[in-house]
Amino acid sequence: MLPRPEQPTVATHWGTYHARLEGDRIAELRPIEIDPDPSPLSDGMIEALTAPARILRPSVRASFLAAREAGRVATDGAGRGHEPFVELPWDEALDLAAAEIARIRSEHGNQAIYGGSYGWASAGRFHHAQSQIHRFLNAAGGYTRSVQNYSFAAAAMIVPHILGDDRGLVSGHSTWPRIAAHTQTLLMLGGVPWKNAQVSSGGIARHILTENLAALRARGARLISASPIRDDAEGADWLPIRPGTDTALMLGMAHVLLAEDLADRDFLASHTHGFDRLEAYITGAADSIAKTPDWAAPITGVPADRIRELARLLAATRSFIMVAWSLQRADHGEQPYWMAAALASMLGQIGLPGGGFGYGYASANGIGNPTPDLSFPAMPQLVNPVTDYIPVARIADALLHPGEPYQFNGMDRIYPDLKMIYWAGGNPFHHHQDLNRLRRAWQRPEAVIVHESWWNPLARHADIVFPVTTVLERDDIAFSSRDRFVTASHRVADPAGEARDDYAVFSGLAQRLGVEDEFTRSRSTEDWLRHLYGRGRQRAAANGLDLPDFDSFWRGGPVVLDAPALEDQIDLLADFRADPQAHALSTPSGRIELYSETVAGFGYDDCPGHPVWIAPREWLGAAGKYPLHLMSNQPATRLHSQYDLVGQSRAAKLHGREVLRMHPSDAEARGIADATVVRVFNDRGACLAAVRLSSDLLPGVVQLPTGAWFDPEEGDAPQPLERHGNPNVLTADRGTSKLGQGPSAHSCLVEVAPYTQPLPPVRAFEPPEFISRPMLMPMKEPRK
Ligand SMILES: Nc1nc2c(c(=O)[nH]1)N[C@H]1C(S)=C(S)[C@@H](COP(=O)(O)OP(=O)(O)OC[C@H]3O[C@@H](n4cnc5c(=O)[nH]c(N)nc54)[C@H](O)[C@@H]3O)O[C@H]1N2
Ligand SMILES: Nc1nc2c(c(=O)[nH]1)N[C@H]1C(S)=C(S)[C@@H](COP(=O)(O)OP(=O)(O)OC[C@H]3O[C@@H](n4cnc5c(=O)[nH]c(N)nc54)[C@H](O)[C@@H]3O)O[C@H]1N2
Ligand SMILES: [Mo]
Repeated sequence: MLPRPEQPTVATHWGTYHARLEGDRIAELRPIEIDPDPSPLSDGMIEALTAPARILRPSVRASFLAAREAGRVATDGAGRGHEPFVELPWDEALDLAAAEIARIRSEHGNQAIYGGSYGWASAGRFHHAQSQIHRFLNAAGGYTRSVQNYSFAAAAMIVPHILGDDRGLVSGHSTWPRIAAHTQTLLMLGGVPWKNAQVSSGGIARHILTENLAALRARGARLISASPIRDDAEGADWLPIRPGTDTALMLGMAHVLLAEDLADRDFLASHTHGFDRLEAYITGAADSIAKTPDWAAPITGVPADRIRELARLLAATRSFIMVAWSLQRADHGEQPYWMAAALASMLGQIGLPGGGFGYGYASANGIGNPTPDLSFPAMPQLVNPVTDYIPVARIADALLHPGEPYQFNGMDRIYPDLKMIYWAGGNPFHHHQDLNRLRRAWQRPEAVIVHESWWNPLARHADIVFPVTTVLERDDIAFSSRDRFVTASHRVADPAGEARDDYAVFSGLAQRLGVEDEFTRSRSTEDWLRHLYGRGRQRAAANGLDLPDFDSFWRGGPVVLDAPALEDQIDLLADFRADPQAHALSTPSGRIELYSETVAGFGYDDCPGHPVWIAPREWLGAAGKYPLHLMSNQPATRLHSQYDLVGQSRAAKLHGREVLRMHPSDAEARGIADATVVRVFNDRGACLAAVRLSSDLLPGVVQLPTGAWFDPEEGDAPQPLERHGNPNVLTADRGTSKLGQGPSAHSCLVEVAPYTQPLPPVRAFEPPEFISRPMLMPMKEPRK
């Protein structure tokens, strides 16, 4: 084991902290000094180490164990999430899991194992759960993987059709300091919520949003936030807009640019492709509907005059359009992304300092952060012999419809027949939509294996659960390409119960499956850390960056690298602007595609060849039985479902339930008082939540953030009442379009009513029931 230094450091997705120990016990996590705007999300991490919901020993679902011990392979999948567990010694649990993997492989082939295992896990390059599980499953013969993510799946598919690659979405953004120095008008679709910029996958040394907004304000820049929620951008002018209607807003602005001859015709001619097609749509020449501000006003709820003023302002000043990732996590989420690129093209400022557009600026800390040129290795994943995959958010479709066809970005594809699910480092019972449907789909596979640290809803819905260490209980190295630091993350607590590292669990299975050497390369954790650091240090040296040797690195604090000078930082597509031939884009035309023959060629009615307004399937313009638009946005008090059981997250609850924000006028119309518990419902499900009245919301919009641990009432009801306030029992499980197939959580209508019955207790943070082995029931016939 590596030595623990005098002043240990811990790296998380929400920041880097000094750990203070009292004797051998971790007592406090204190943000590192160089972080100007640290996040309090570390509160509770210490308490969570020993919380009652901590998983202490390997555990197996009772009827699953009974069946396997009786030599039967049938599985009562309906028992998942309902049955008690039996705790087993490590060796027996590993034997059982290895035998199950071997059986599935030989009976159905490796493609029957779903190892997509999406999720954020913890910061750290080595104990990176995704790298670990994929390396293990690859060593064991492969698995069906997932592509894309829940964050920006629709964008990841459409942006390359527009720009040729994912510049402006994943990397290559105009940097924040260049925007802060040059932008005069900043239009933020979806705001720039501080709550979201608290986190960044992989870790953070410095939180940069606040300082950049302050610099913009100090220069007198105009900040305008178009959003259904005022506090998405503190201190900006609020342009309240109905959710899911930004494409109509931008079309209305585009019409003004054309009607008042404000569009940059030269830029459109030299740098874009197919504007004539889009123009005919905007003017109405193509479909007899002119997309005027008067057309857009009733759709968006934004007065026509404000749309006109906004278009003129963006044309008259150095202007920048920021688009939050939230806009595309919605029905037809491809469209606002395409239309923003089109509007910015019409404004003609793309590639100029402080001009143009970009996606996701506050959707994570570090988007637009000027960073040195360095990427740091994670554990290599080996090669997957199985080529099949699913779009990540189509998991329930795949489980419910094996062998059935679906469309994806121009491809005819078939859903695989998945017999085993193996998950480590994510929580589908947090992240997926329509959880009642997911629960039905989740009954299908023959086996579900999960690595978790807490008895969260994922662990409860597993057959075999392996308890794993948390970031505080293991040594690691953290680095993020969105920041400029490398740090050790030191082990500051002993593992709770019998918890092991993911690496140790996979090593144990690899040994049983005869692939130990492929998986471990005979390296201990320390060997791997030295190896990965050594390779990272070599890469750094090749880019002229000097990192200390491993032992000094391990003893010292975070290594902070220099930022490039302001004049060396990027403006998105500046090179292309300067010379569109020499720096042609990778699109078919080499230009920004405002009409795409490729996309048009797919023949999709839900994503035609240029950006269009298509009314979402659920929105305020077509609200009937369910008249309120539910914003299940990211929570301010936690990262997704992580650490919901402690700290700030727990403290912010009311009556032990998640808080739903509602406009006073909507509450009054329903006889709902502040701080009371309500039932939120639609045809997909129902949950309880505690109401807070707030005039920071557009009337008609209610806000219930994600992340309250799914807590369905006991029993077999297809739509049990969820007691804790998890909005994903309400959201729709629909692809954004046949092109993107991304999750569309933000298109969701609900109704809210006072809850007058006795309040059921919230049981989300209790461990499940355990029984001992001799009490194992003889298995019933599998339920149909
Ligand atoms: N309604 C609605 N739903 C949404 C969204 C929305 O806007 N609205 N947003 C979506 C988005 S953008 C995302 S990214 C997803 C997020 O969904 P997830 O990333 O799946 O959510 P997390 O709660 O971060 O899940 C991480 C899990 O990994 C566990 N974990 C942490 N570290 C480790 C480790 O080292 N090893 C192992 N084995 N486990 C570990 C944690 O305990 C936790 O249970 O949610 C999506 N869902
Ligand atoms: N504290 C915290 N921060 C997080 C996360 C977390 O769980 N907790 N998760 C992280 C992850 S994985 C991701 S992907 C990012 C997600 O980043 P985003 O996708 O940007 O986050 P959201 O909170 O879903 O949405 C941001 C705001 O957009 C507004 N909005 C929603 N729909 C619309 C619309 O149709 N039009 C307009 N104009 N505005 C709209 C909502 O009011 C919302 O508050 O956040 C990251 N940051
Ligand atoms: Mo995300």
